[in-house]
Amino acid sequence: MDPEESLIVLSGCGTSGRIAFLLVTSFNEMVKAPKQKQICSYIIAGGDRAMLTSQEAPEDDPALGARMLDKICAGKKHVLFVGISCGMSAPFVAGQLDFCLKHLDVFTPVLLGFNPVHMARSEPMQDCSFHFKDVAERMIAEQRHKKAFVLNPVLGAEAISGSSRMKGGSATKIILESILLAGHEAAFRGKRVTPECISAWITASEMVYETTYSHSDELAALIHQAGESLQMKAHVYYIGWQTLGIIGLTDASECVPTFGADFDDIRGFINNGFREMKNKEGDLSFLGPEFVIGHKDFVDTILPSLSQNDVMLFLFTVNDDLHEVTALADQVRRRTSNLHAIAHDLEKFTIPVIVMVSHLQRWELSTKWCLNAISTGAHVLKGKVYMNYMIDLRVTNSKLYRRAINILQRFTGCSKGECERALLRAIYSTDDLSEDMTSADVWKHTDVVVPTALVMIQCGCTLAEARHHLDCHPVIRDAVSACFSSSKTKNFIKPLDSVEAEP
Ligand code: S6P
Repeated sequence: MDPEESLIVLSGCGTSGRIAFLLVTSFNEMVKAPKQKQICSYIIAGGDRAMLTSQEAPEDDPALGARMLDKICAGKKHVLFVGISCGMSAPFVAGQLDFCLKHLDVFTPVLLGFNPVHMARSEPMQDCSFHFKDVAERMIAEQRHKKAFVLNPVLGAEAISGSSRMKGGSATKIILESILLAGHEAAFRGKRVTPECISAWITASEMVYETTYSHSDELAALIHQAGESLQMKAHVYYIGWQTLGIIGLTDASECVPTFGADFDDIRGFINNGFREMKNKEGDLSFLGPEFVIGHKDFVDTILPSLSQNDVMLFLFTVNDDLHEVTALADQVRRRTSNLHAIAHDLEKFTIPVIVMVSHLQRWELSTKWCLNAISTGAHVLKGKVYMNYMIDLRVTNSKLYRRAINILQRFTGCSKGECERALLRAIYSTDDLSEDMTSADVWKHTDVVVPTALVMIQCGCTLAEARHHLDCHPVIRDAVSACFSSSKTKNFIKPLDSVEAEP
C-alpha cells in the first residue's frame, strides 16, 4: 500500500468518532516509518473538539460528512472508507457513504453498525433526498459485486443501551482492530491471515471480558464510591497514561449528553495533554476548561482544592513510567486517601497463541469496560436513570429528539403528537406553542427537558408546575417516581413493541 496514493479512513460521530480516533492513532503508531505519510486517518463529526465535548449537531449534516471526506482524500487513488454508525442512523456517515458510492473507482466503502439493514433509520435527512436506510441498501447491492461491504452483527447497541459508549463502542473497537491488525500482518509481515486468526482475536476479547468482570467485587466497590461522590456533588477524576488516558477522557465526556452531567462531575486527564493525544488539530486548551486535559493541568487547577469526597482513579499499565505514577499518587495522597487504580500487568492477561494482539489493545478494552461500568453505575446511584432509561439526556440532535419523544411515549402511553408537544413546551419554556416553534429545528437544548415534559404529561400540569415539582426533588428519578405514584392517570409503561422502534 503506497501512502502517497492510498488511504484508510475511519469516520463516525460521538463515541463512534472517538473510537475511530483511538484506532487510527494506535494503528499509525504501529506502522510508522520515518518520513512516511500516514496510512490511516480519522474523521469525527464536529472536528477534534468532539473528542472531549458533545458536538451532536454536525451528526445531522450529510453534506458536511461528504465534504470532510472529500477534503482528506484529495489526490488519493485508493481509499478504504469505514463509516461507523452503531445505530445505523448518523446522517453525517450516510452522506459519506453516498459520496463513496458515487466514486467507486476510488473508494471502497464499508458500513459498520449493529442493526439489520431493514432497521436502519429511514427518517428524512437535512437537505437530502435519501435517508440512511437507502444508503445501507445501496451498500448491500454493491456488496454483491464486492465493491462495498456492510458489517452489521446485531449486538443490541444503541437501540437497547441507548448509548454507543457501551455495547456498540466496544464491539466497534474489537471488529475494526481485528481488521486493521489482519491488514497489518498481511501487508507488512507477509503473513496469511485466515478466518481462524480473526476469530482468535474475538476469542481473546472474550477472555479480556472474563478477566475484567472476574473483578466484579472491586468494580462494585468503585461504582459505590463514585456514586457517593456524585451524590455529594463531588467529582470523579480519571488520571490516565497513554491510550488509557484517551479511554478515560472519552468515558468522562460522554456523561454530559448521556446523563445530563456537568462536565466536571467526571473528568479525564492524560499525561502530556494534547501532545500525547496526537490529534490532528493539536492543542485545543484555548477552547475552555473542558479542554484542559494534562496531568500538569490537574495538579495546577484541581489538586489544590481536591477533597476526600472526590474519587481519584489512576489508569496505567506496567509499560508506563511507574516513577511518574508513584510521584503523582504521592501528591494526591497528601490531599485524599480516596485514591484507586486500574493497573494492568502482563500476568493478568496471559492469553496464549494469539500473536496479532497487543497487550495495550486488551488493556484499553478492559479499561473501557471498567470505566463504562463505573460512570454508568455512579449515575444510576445519583438517580439519573429511571427504570433503565437514561431520561436526563441532552436533546442536541434529531436522533436524540426522537429518542426523547420515544421515552415520553413509553412512560406515558400518550400519542407521539402529544409527547412532541410536551417536549417542545419544555424546550421553548412556554405553555403556548406557536407555529414557528413546531416547525423549527430545536435540538440545541441542555436543560432537563425530558423529565419536565414527562411530568407535564403525566400530571397534566403547566410548565411552571412541572418545574416546581422537579425543583422539590433534586434527584431526577425520585421526581419522576413521585409524579407517577401521585398521578391519577394509570401508571404504566407501554410495551416495547407498541412504540415505534428507534433505529
Ligand atoms: C454517546 C452517544 C452519541 C453517539 C453518536 C453516534 O454516548 O450515544 O455520541 O456515539 O450519536 O452514534 P452512532 O449510532 O451513529 O454510532
